[in-house]
Amino acid sequence: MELTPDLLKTLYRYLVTTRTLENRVATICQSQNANDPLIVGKGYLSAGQEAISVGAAHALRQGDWLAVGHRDMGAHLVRGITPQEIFAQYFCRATSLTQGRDENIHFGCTDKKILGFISHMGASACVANGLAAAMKYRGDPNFVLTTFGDGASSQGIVHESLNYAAVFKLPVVFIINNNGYAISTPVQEQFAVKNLADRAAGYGISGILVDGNDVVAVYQNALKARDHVLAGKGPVLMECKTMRMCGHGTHDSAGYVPRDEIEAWEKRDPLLLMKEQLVKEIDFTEEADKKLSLEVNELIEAAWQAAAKASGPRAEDLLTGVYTEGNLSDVNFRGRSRML
Ligand SMILES: Cc1ncc(C[n+]2csc(CCOP(=O)(O)OP(=O)(O)O)c2C)c(N)n1
Repeated sequence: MELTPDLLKTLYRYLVTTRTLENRVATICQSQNANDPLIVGKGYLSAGQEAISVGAAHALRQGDWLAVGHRDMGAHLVRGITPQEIFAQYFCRATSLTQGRDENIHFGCTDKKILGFISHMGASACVANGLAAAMKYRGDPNFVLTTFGDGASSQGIVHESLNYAAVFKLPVVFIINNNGYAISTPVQEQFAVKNLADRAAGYGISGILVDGNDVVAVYQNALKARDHVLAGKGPVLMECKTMRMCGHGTHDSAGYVPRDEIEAWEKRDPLLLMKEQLVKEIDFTEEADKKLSLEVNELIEAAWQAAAKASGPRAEDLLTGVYTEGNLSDVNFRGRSRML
């Protein structure tokens, strides 16, 4: 896919939108009234690693599926979830993707082919396999992209999923966003391999190591991985190295991360790298950047304020959209009709 100026600018716009939206989530969490909070839970942000979800989601085509992790805000935006829907989700509003039943990143959207987030780290890899097996069985020309962190990559279910996908040559691209820490545990205390992508050899599949702060590199490698899995050559394990430039959640100040480590990564901020590339390669100026920031800021401000005005879920709607529409007494449980 040609890297046109429009494509480069679009990728940058998604990076800026993701950062601005999540910064707003953070400031709401920090400044809200504890007795009447707008955001009931916490925020799990992707500061510093936005290039992974933005770049990878850009490689998806219409019928492809996304099995998300908890730092994939960029992918949601690329797939067309609106900032207002995201804020409604954070605020548990009836207008949210879960109609107010859940909060923060705990949602999916089948219309947009996004599998619901699974809180048990690594479990989405296994469900991604199920989706991919169905696609392969039906002969669909599509694949599943699933992402998880370095910590999740140590889960047994992830190893089993990679092995299973390898044996049955399932069309899945597994992306590890290696952001240096699993909550407060640094990578050197998590695994002994140099690169997590090296594990691919053990499963007999292709492994790719990518600079996770370079959105164009992520995008191009995800496209390559897509072609590979759709050619029936088996799954791909792609490791994107990056750094989580915030705490695990908005409740965590990340005091356990050495200052010099943060400073080194700040120089490689994905937004900064992409902006430098735009200035160098196409007609993009400081002025254009300021205009973009203003536009995105306005969009995000309008989105959270509109979401905040919406009402919460109603008790009488509790059973709608759960399991099945219609009269639950008609549902046949293992051959027997049961009244609930
Ligand atoms: C099976 C399981 N174990 C533990 C947890 C608690 N937990 C939530 S996030 C997290 C850290 C995940 O680290 P990583 O996979 O590296 O992702 P990151 O948060 O760095 O993006 C843990 C241990 C969980 N949700 N599921």
